[in-house]
Amino acid sequence: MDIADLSARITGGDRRALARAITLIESTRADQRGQAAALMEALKSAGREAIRIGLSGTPGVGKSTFIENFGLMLTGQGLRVAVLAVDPSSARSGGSILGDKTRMERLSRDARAFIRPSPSQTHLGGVARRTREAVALCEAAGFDVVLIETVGVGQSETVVAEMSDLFVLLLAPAGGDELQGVKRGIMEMADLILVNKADGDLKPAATRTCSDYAGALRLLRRRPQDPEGFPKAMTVSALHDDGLVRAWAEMTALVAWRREQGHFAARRAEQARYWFAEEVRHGLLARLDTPAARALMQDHAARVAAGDVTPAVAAAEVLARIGE
Ligand SMILES: Nc1nc2c(ncn2[C@@H]2O[C@H](COP(=O)(O)OP(=O)(O)O)[C@@H](O)[C@H]2O)c(=O)[nH]1
Ligand SMILES: [Mg+2]
Repeated sequence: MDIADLSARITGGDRRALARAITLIESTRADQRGQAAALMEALKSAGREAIRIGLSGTPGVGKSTFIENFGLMLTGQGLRVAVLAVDPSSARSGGSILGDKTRMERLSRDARAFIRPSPSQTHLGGVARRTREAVALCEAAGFDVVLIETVGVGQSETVVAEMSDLFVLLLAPAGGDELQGVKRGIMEMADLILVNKADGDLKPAATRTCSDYAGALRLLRRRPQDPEGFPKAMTVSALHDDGLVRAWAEMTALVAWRREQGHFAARRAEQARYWFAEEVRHGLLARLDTPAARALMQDHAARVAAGDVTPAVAAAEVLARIGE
């Protein structure tokens, strides 16, 4: 594959080239990993910057509906929108959270939109690393907004937050008068909480839920990357396209402030460090995952079990050997 040519096509806005590049970065073949790394390096200097928005919410809360209508609102303003997903369940189910393209039918046909389902890999870490590169590819391809969707299970919010400039939490109106079981850690990551389905019979509950969350947000420790009034909770109706313009206005205002104050660039630099360390960690683990390394492990494990050598000494020997 001609990496320079592929790189030029991507920055030229060729969508098929972008799709091919994403397939390339998702590959686990060693030779293709090398090409993927060269491609990412080549695109680094494209000098384009999208607004990367992480979007999380439990199944059924309205993520697909939101992405469709929010995405159409953005493309309607002339913006180019890419949608990616980090789906920790895709490995198990073989499906993907973007699989329900029926709810994004109009957006997927929009010439200014690009929708890509989650890569199918067995580990969240693998999915996350590749999605992070896909985000960078979309950015190099000139997309103005990259939406990264995830379902609220396990560690997926954390990894999505590590590749986003903004983290948006979508919630449903609560039935009773208690807050939904949103973990404190997730609340602390949110820049914007959107209580969806604020329409019809659900509107009063949505309004109540929203003020509950606004109260909860005020109790959190103030973050240096927030201007007055953030993080913020507001109601929307993704289905009826209500509040989406306002939500976008809040997002752009927050991004503008963070850019001005240097928080935007600082966060990206911090994220680059994080993904560098992740790659190193993954690379080390991958060295254990070869036939020779597995045999070495088995051999040393047997010697440890027999009491011939201590675990620490055996581990040091293995580490020295796989580091060669
Ligand atoms: N009333 C109402 N229903 C909504 C809204 N947004 C989504 N829904 C409905 O909630 C269900 C789940 O929506 P979906 O977008 O598939 O949720 P996802 O699983 O988070 O992607 C669907 O039946 C939607 O029509 C909304 O703003 N108001
Ligand atoms: Mg969905």
